[in-house]
Amino acid sequence: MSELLLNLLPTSLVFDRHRHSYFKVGGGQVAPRDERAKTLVDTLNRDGVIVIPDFIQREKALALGQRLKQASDALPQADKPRVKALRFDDEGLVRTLNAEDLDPEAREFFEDPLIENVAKSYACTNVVSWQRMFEERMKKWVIGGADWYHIDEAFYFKFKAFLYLTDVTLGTAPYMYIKGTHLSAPWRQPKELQILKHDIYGPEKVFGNRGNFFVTGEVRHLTKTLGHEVVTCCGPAGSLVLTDTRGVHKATTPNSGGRLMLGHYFELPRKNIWPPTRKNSAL
Ligand SMILES: O=C(O)CCC(=O)C(=O)O
Ligand SMILES: [Fe+2]
Repeated sequence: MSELLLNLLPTSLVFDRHRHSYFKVGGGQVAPRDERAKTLVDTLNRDGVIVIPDFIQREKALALGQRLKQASDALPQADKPRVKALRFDDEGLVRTLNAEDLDPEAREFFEDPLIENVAKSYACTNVVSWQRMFEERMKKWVIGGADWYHIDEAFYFKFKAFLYLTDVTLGTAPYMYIKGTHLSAPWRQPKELQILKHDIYGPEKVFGNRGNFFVTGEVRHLTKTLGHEVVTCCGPAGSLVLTDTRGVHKATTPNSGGRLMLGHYFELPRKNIWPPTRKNSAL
C-alpha cells in the first residue's frame, strides 16, 4: 500500500470491515465452553471489560503476591534467559516476565482453561498466550506511562487478563476502562489511521506521535457527549479483570498504596496480520 493511497483511503470503508475480516484471519472463534464462559464473552462483546471479584480466594491471592514479590526482588535485572525482572524505575513499575516459572500457583493462573477459552471465543482460535507477567506498581505518586487514557492498538489484537494480588481500591492503582469504546465507531477512525500510519512509516513520516493517547476533551466527548460509562476496576485480592485493550483505558497512579498483579496477555502473532496485505486480508 503506497503512502499516498493510505492517506486517501476512505477510512469508513476500510475500518468498518475490520473486525470481521480480522477474526477470519485468526481462524474463526471457538464456542464458549459453558454458560459462564458465554456470559463473559457476551459481556466483553458489549463492554470490552469485566471484573470478577472472587476469581480466586483472597487469602490465597495475597499469599501468592507476597511469594512472587520476594522471588522477583531477588532476581537481577536479567536472571535466566526466561525469567527476567524488568525494572522501570522512573515509572515505579517492575515487570517479571515468564512469572509462571516462579510459582506453581502463578502457573495455574496462566494455564487457566476458562480464561483461555474466553480469549479464543471472544477473539479467535489463533490467539496465543503471549506474555505472562508479575507486575508490581508499589511506588506511591510515581506517574507511569499508561496513566493517561489510551488504546494499545488499532488493529493488532490484545486480550488481557489481570489477577489482582493485593486489594485494589481507588487509591491503589485500579485499571480503568471506558465501556464500549472497543467497538468500531466514527471517532476511532482518525485515531486508527494515525496509529496505522505511524506503525508503517514511523514518527518522522506522520509528523508526530503514534496518536493512541487521548486528551481531556476527547475523553469528555466519549463520556459526556457519547455517553460511554467509565469503569474503575476495584476489587479485593483474587479479583480477575478481563479486557480488550483496543478500547480506551488507563492505569492509575498509586496514591494510598501499591498494587501487585499477574498480567496474562493473549495476542494474535503480529506476523499473521502485519503488515496488512491482501494475503492476510486484515484490512
Ligand atoms: O496497569 C494497568 O492498570 C493497565 C496498564 C495498561 O494500559 C495496559 O495493560 O494496557
Ligand atoms: Fe494499555
